[in-house]
Amino acid sequence: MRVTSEKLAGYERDGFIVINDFVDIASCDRLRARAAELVRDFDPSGIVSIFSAHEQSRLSDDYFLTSGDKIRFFFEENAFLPDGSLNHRKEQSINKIGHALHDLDPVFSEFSRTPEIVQLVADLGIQRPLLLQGMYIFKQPRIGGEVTCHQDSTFLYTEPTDIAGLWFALEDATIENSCLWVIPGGHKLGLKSRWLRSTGGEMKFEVFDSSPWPEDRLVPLEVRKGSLIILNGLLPHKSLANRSTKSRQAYTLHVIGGDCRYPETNWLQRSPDLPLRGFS
Ligand SMILES: O=C(O)CCC(=O)C(=O)O
Repeated sequence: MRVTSEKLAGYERDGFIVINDFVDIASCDRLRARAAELVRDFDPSGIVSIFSAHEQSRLSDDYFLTSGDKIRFFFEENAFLPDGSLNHRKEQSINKIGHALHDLDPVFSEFSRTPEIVQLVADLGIQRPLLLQGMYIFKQPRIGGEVTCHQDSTFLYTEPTDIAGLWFALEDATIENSCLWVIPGGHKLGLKSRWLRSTGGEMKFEVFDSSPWPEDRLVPLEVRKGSLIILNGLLPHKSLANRSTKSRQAYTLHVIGGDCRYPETNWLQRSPDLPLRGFS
């Protein structure tokens, strides 16, 4: 499957592309089953203590900031009772798994390197692609948290900006179960901020433009299972909290151009043992 020139023109104009039925249903179900297996085998006891410990914020920040080359599990904010214990079953408490699923898990690695994805990324014009981040998002029923409006390049910054987020719907995504919302053309607003490690070691935002997002321009992208949404790294997007009884699972893969500068001040870093890889 090639991306049509019409769709590429839409990507340039709007900053996103929707391709229905990019993934067959069996492959969606294989990824869902694999994610369920990973969660089944995950022992949350140590991690729950990180989230409920006295130094909660520092420890959970470290757990996140060192996850760029690991498979780690992150909880929904509303998954905990005031005493720090889980309020729901483990399977219904995980917000996402990240951030090197695409390299460390054989099922996700194979999926992330299918010929269709290789072709798609070539069609997008990303040269010497590197697969930077692979993440599984559960958007749990009732407690799935809001993702506020942002640009992926704020967090995965490259010079020049050359990043695409591939968002695969593994279930139907509707307004009811909190589909993605995007600001068409918003990638032309420029990068509003960058999240980077300061010389003191802590993360902070460098703000280039503090004006609010024009959220009145947001449009919902309701898509069916198997659809792919491609997001330009500068496109503002968000998803609301999921208060419905249905989950809205998705797999996301972020691809960058291999010739870009990828600063050491970005949060997501790899150890020398697991350098970034492309499609081979
Ligand atoms: O899937 C979602 O709800 C939001 C994902 C997202 O915005 C992201 O990963 O950058």
